[in-house]
Amino acid sequence: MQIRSAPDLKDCDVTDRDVYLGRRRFLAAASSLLLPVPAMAAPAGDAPTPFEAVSTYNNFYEFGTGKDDPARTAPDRLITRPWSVAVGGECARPGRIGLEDLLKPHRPEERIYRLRCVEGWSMVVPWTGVPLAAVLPRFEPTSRARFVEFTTLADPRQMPGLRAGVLDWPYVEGLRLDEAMHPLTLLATGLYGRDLPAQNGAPLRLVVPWKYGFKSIKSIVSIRFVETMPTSSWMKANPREYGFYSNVNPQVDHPRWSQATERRIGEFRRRDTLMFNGYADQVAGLYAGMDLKADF
Ligand SMILES: Nc1nc2c(c(=O)[nH]1)N[C@H]1C(S)=C(S)[C@@H](COP(=O)(O)O)O[C@H]1N2
Ligand SMILES: [Mo]
Repeated sequence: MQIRSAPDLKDCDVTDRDVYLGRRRFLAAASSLLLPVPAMAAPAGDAPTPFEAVSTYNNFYEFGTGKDDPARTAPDRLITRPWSVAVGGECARPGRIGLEDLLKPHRPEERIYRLRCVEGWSMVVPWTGVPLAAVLPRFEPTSRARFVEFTTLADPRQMPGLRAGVLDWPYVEGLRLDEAMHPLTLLATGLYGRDLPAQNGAPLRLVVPWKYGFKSIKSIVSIRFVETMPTSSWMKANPREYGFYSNVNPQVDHPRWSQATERRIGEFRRRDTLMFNGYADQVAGLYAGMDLKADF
């Protein structure tokens, strides 16, 4: 799938030197790898955030709550091979599937997406992965399946952050089935043309670019088709602050801060946050008739 260049991506945006150099490095690396160049070239004006920043400024609370904790601890601790995912719930073909078998039938795709954290910062990340919409039908969800629930590994021997009670582990997230089947929803296995760094959720994580970053759950070990709306870890921790949908929406503030603007990592001035993170033309239809202030 081609990423359409959205009207919000302005060529006049100033690209700072690090970002520019990061992009040059990316293009150089990509030309020697599998990445299809046309998809990369599409979002002119939104330069990819340098690999160095994408892989050292992280939220992965299982490895600590400091932005640099995951990069410092996850690579040495997280065991990503062998890896398997338990698929279950409302489907005709449940079972545990090895990562290789999960990915084998699919051609990896390159997607450059904006990532907007609920905390008010953002990045542009060149992911590699497979559309979740290609993977899910293989398990033959039943007509009762209306949501998909995802769970992250929770192993205290590998994840020092589990000792802290920040969240009720394991980390759980969920999507409505139609959101999960949307062509933008990606099961990512890599970024910048390499395997996913541990700190970014190796070996398999979700990327839902029109939702706040916390919906993009990392290091997935379980996928379940369910009839009722899953309770995500963040909803459980603070239902007043975190809803199930968590679509990026500059008009719905977090109870403790505005969501109208964001700081793009590598930039100095804040920029306006876009409705559905700039993907409104592609995803707004999923929420037709919903009150986005009530169902946030
Ligand atoms: N399992 C798990 N997944 C997670 C998180 C986490 O703490 N644990 N943090 C989320 C948040 S808040 C964000 S913004 C993104 C960050 O992804 P990145 O570190 O690859 O940029 O991962 C999301 N996925
Ligand atoms: Mo986030």
